[in-house]
Amino acid sequence: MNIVYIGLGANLVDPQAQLIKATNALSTHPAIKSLVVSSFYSSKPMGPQDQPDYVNAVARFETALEPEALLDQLQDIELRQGRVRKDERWGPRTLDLDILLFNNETISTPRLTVPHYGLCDREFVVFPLLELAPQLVLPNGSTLKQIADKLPKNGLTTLPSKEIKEIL
Ligand code: ROI
Repeated sequence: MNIVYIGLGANLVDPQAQLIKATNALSTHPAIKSLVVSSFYSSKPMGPQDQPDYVNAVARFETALEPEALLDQLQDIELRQGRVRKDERWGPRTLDLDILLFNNETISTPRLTVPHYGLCDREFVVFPLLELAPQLVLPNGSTLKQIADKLPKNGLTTLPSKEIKEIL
């Protein structure tokens, strides 16, 4: 089994509900086992500022799927939740599912870069990941804790789980 961490993000059409729906899609997927999801976080947009705040989380699971087959499955979930790929770089989205880590592997193909290129400088990835895996060591040998200690939170806040449960 492969151990995978993915990032979840949304800032359109009820972002918290999008993340809950995506979490349900992952937890019922036949190729995905032992799913654990971090708290949900509210984050300021990285990139253009004229877009709503994001809701972000990180999930860990086990799968026998190879990296690109997993990517296909994640993109399928994005599309089913109304994701429209626009030309605009770093624009708003209903759901983004990014493979952050795949075992301890470094992957570079036209479709996939793992670890995710933005992992270390995105507070909305590093802190939810730290919540799930406080002892994590990246493929390049740095510890997640070292990265988190140097990274500003930029307004990142944990959403109360009461608020999350209300939409379930
Ligand atoms: N900004 C935040 N805060 N969260 C995201 O998930 C996110 N995703 C993106 C860009 C547009 C880079 N900005 C983001 O793809």
